[in-house]
Amino acid sequence: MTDLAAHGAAFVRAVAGFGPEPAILCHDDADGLSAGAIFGRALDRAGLGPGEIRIVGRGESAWSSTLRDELVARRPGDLVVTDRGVQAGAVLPGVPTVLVDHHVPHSRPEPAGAIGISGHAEEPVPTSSLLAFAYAMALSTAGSDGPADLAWLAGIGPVGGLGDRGASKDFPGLLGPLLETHTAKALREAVSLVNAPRRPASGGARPALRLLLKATAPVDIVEGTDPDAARLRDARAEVKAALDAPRSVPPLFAGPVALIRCDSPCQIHPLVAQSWTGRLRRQVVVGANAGLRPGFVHFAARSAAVPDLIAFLQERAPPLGPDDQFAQGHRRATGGQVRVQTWNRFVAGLGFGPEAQVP
Ligand SMILES: [Mn+2]
Repeated sequence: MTDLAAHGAAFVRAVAGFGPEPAILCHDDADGLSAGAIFGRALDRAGLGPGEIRIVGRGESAWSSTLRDELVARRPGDLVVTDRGVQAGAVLPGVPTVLVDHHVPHSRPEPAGAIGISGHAEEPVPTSSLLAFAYAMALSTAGSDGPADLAWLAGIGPVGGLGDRGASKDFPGLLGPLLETHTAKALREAVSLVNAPRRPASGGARPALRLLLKATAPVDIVEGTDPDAARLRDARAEVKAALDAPRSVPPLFAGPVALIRCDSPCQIHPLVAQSWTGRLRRQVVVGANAGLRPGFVHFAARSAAVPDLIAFLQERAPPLGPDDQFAQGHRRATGGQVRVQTWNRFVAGLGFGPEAQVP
């Protein structure tokens, strides 16, 4: 059972001692960006912001020393980190931090040095955007402006993760009215555009976040005429073109795993994996991209048949190095970013031949 009101109240308690302008760290996908935008707009209404919103994107971790050094220089008084997972250890030592997330956590029960608000154990699992919206709702009962104008932002996360049908099934109370007001097509289009700019090589989700912070409806993103909206459309066209090559390559098979390899500067491996699950219903489909980051293979696993892909991968994990991220995310949508040597050991262990290896 998903209890959004309890999460909203927990967040209100967590930020009760916060000073003005906490920094917000958010993931660069549709859910993370919409959560970041809701937190930015809601904290503003609560008289606490807006602080800086730092998008934590491709190949970055909220717990990396690089990001910590960057944050130390900016000296935020407090931190809200959303949609970037839950790990042990402080994001920024000495700085009060709330982690709002729905991924399967890497540390249990509570991360030291932070307050964790997570929906990962609930059914249906609330997205980060829904958890952020729960905070906006909790504020409104305390007498601030109502958050009805932010509800469409809350819908971006579930539509991004589950599609409009899945989202409606899991969260009918929110999605029902939203789809009547804005149409499923407008929400789907907005999600697809918001997800686009992080994928190209020269990408970065900043234009998408700027739009989410000022837009009043999905149509502002879909039919927007300003440079940011144009950038989203250009990025989506570039991604579409990059998907042509892996579409024409036959998958490799080993046991229960089907593998589609690509070498693209665009972050397309999740789309590649997802697109094959319709045809490969029994397999775990892995889309792997060796063209994103020198020395690394980024991969995504999706499956219509296996409900817990994190467990599936962990049972088949190769020895991991400190730079390897493996089997993070959601049970139904996971993957990793591993060094080439780790990748080659992983696919050899799965039973793939030399054609799966990355030189
Ligand atoms: Mn995310």
